[in-house]
Amino acid sequence: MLTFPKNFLWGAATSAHQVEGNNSCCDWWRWEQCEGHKPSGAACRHYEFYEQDFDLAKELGHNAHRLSVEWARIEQEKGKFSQCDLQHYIDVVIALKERGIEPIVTLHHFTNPAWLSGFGGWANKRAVEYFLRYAEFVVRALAPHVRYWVTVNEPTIYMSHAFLFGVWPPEKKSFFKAKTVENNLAVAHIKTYRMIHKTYDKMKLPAPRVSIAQNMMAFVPCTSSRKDKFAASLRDRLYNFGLIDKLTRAKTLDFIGVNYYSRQLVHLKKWGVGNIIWDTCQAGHQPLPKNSLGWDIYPAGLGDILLKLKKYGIPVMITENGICTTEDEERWEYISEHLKNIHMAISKGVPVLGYLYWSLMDNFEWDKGFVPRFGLIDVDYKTFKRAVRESARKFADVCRTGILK
Ligand code: IFM
Repeated sequence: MLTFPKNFLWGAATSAHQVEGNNSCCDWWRWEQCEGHKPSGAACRHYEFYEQDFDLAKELGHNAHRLSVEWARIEQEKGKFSQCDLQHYIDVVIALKERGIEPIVTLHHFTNPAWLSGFGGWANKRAVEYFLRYAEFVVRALAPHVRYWVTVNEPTIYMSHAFLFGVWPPEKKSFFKAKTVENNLAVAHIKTYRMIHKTYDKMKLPAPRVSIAQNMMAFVPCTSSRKDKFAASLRDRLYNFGLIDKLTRAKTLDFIGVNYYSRQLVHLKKWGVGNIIWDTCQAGHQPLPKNSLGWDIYPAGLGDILLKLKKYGIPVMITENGICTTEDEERWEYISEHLKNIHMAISKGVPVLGYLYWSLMDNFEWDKGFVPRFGLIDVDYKTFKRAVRESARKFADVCRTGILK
């Protein structure tokens, strides 16, 4: 029996574009209309059904929920801010509070207003100033109801998929652009962090807690060779901790948001810059169970990462962790094994604030469409009916009691 700390935050996460539906003014929506791409359409119609969805979250014992505000709704046209859409998000966070659920609000979760693309998106440093202006508009209105903020979701994933591998809009494949985007996102975080704190000060509100949600991966050497060990530790330092180091140096993380899913088995064909960065084991060594997207399931990796985060002396929040699967028993197995690792880290002195499962409900998994099923709640995309999964009920027992049996 494992007991978690009192006041632990238990819940799930979502993002606007993936659940709300008809998010037609953002760059992703435009991109989805191209041939061969998967459209998000009505998604889960969460924009309309958020109250029922939060009723379910409450029934499931959640006391926290992470959501994102959609920039493309708030500022459909450059410089024109929508009070009506802002009011929607005020209503959303109030709906959570009324149910005793702590809102954790993300300001940027992969999507941008379509108009930003005209400026080169995040590759243009003006994006920082536009983002800050939007963020301030939102923060001023939501501050009385919100304590936890995530400025940018998975900056490294966004930068690499959109500007390096070119598989997400705007499909750029440029190392230099990617580096610029990475830097612009870091600056955007730093400025937004300071703006949020200043706003709370001016409004005489209790201090907010602000972070990013950093995608972290377990990099495991495939063999005990110097090559594999060196590359695994370098990737760990650069991919997992590079940005965290930078933002902690700037004193702009009140907690560290961790999105953890999987492992990469590092195996170098030969010494070489490209090999050090990219090579993985192709021989099926150290096989592990996989989710339906083929990602290795490796709960111990989360424990290792949490232990490494201890040195920062900042609280940590698991802002995402989840599995896509059609076998719901695997979901509970996944959750409970990750919780065991979190508990181990807590027992070794890592201050973990909470655990947010990805995701509350099945949703639009970006370029993969609606096939991957990550939800605690099943969504029928024809009728939009929700059905609570057995794994959600098992997780609910932990959320209600703080005990993993
Ligand atoms: O669906 C995504 C989410 O938007 C960001 N983190 C990873 C999830 C699963 O791929």
